[in-house]
Amino acid sequence: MVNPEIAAVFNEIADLLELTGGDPFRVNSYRKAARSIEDLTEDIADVANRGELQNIPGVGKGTAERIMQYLKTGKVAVHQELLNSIPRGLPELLTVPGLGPKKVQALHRELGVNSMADLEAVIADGRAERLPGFGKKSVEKIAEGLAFLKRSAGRTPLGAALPLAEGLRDAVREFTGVRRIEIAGSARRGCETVGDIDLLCIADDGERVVNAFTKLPEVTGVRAAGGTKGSVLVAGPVRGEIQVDLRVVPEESFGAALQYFTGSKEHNVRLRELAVRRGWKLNEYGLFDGDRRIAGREEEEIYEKLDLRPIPPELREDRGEIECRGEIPRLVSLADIKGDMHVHSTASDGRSTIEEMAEAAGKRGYRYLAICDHSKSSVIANGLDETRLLRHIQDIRAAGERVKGLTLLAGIECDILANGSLDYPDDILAQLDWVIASIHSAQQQDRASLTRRSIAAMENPYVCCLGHPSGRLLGRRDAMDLDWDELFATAARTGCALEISASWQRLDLKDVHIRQAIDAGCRLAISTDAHSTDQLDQMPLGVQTARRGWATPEHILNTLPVARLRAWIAAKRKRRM
Ligand code: DGT
Ligand code: CA
Ligand code: CA
Ligand code: ZN
Repeated sequence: MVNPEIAAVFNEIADLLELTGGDPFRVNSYRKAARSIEDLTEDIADVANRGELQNIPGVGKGTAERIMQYLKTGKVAVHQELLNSIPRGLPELLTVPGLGPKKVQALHRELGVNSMADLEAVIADGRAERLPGFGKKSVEKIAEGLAFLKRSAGRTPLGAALPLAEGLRDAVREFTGVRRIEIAGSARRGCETVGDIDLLCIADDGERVVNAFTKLPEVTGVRAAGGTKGSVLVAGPVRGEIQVDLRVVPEESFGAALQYFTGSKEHNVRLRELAVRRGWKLNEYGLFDGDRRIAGREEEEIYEKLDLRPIPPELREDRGEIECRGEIPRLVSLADIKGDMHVHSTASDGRSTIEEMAEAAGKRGYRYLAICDHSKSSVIANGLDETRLLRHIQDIRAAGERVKGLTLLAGIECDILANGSLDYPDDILAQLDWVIASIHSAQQQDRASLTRRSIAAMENPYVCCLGHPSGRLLGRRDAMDLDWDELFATAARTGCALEISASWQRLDLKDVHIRQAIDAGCRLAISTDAHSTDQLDQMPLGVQTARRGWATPEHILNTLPVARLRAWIAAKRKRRM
């Protein structure tokens, strides 16, 4: 489907127009068209073939022509013209958090800033600060944004890297002579971002396999190609390129290589120490006593020989998994999850109806599903005012009657306002089965204010879960500045659950915070925040993140059967705080 590509082009046209000080009305109309194209459920080429482009909301005659241009030539003329009229490095500046089109324009016009390097220079020598409309505070924010970009540079969010890794794995599996293939590295450990993708396979003729690997259609560049290893670049799922390493090993070393290349480096160092202490040697070829290989074919053999139970890849970070030997708890797995506690519907900004979501949840084996649309202050997300919410609750209940085998919970994702109050009064919240409270505004407040807001929400008896508690967006926005100890203590005291958002852009709470929360006695709920049926499939990302935080089924609320879940909610509501 070309829909996402066309939407991206239109969004970039809007950015470029804004950069050049273009008419806000035009800017807006491009953004609107981009949004409706993203929301289309069918291929826009089919719509074009029927001559119905102008039936798409926000698409007029001119926009329809530009869509046709793209479909015929892969380009849009105005887009190309804009790109040609603007210095090459400028659009990139828009990706710096804290820097909008107006500021970029001023930096360019007044100080001749044309690139990231120019921007750094004018921040460093103090010229940016003296520009009208800038000032110390806003320049500090831009500098932080730049530092953030540098930190996250070159890493791809797990949820974007995994489909790519799986596609390449499946392609290599079909090559002649490949007998087994696995994903290794940080992707196997479920790290929130992935630097490069590591693949490992068994084959006799390594050179032939590596050669075929470098010729895959996805490959945009070849870094190395030999008899045992190939290293290529493929187009990144978000932007830029991502490196993919393929290693070919013989059968008797596969387990050792899988262990070694899964890592982490820190975990491997500890394992090697255990081997050395026994007078052995451990490397990617096997575990050796002198010249004799005593393990290597299967990964588990290595751990067993070192007197360890097999350690799940998610725990291999040298965070206590070696010390606790056989005592690793049974971590939560996808099969334990009985329902999704946070999904949207067309009532606010979702793309699927309540019933479509319910049906899709049923297909995934769930027993319950909480529909949690946006509350009234989330205006851009079409949040529900009280009147619409009350009708929406009835709609959810009516849909619940119709769907079989699945309990629908009437929920809400209620905004926590800047002053810490909630978006609805208690008598409205009381009519819902499940209330998530989330911060979507004023995320720049200081630590004390943000912490106070989160705590106030959890103290409301009707609030059962704090949504995406840190507010971070992977590679795009840092976490809010919160007092985590106090937040976890409050969650434990009030019995309010904390969300583990499985959304690929969030993974929030993150692994180390999940572990802290568990230690503090908190309950967690893994939810996808799905805005369409296919996004329900993000659940494994949340489960993997929970596993990295050492979560067992007992720590996760939505492993409970529905009756016990309801009892848990009732208890939270009655709790005295
Ligand atoms: P990434 O790619 O930055 O997301 O992280 P990883 O963990 O995938 O790291 P990568 O691709 O550099 O290497 C894959 C694994 O290979 C790594 O987790 C552990 C192992 N490895 C790589 N270099 C070394 C090393 O110098 N010493 C040890 N012990 N292991 C290494
Ligand atoms: Ca890697
Ligand atoms: Ca690598
Ligand atoms: Zn949300």
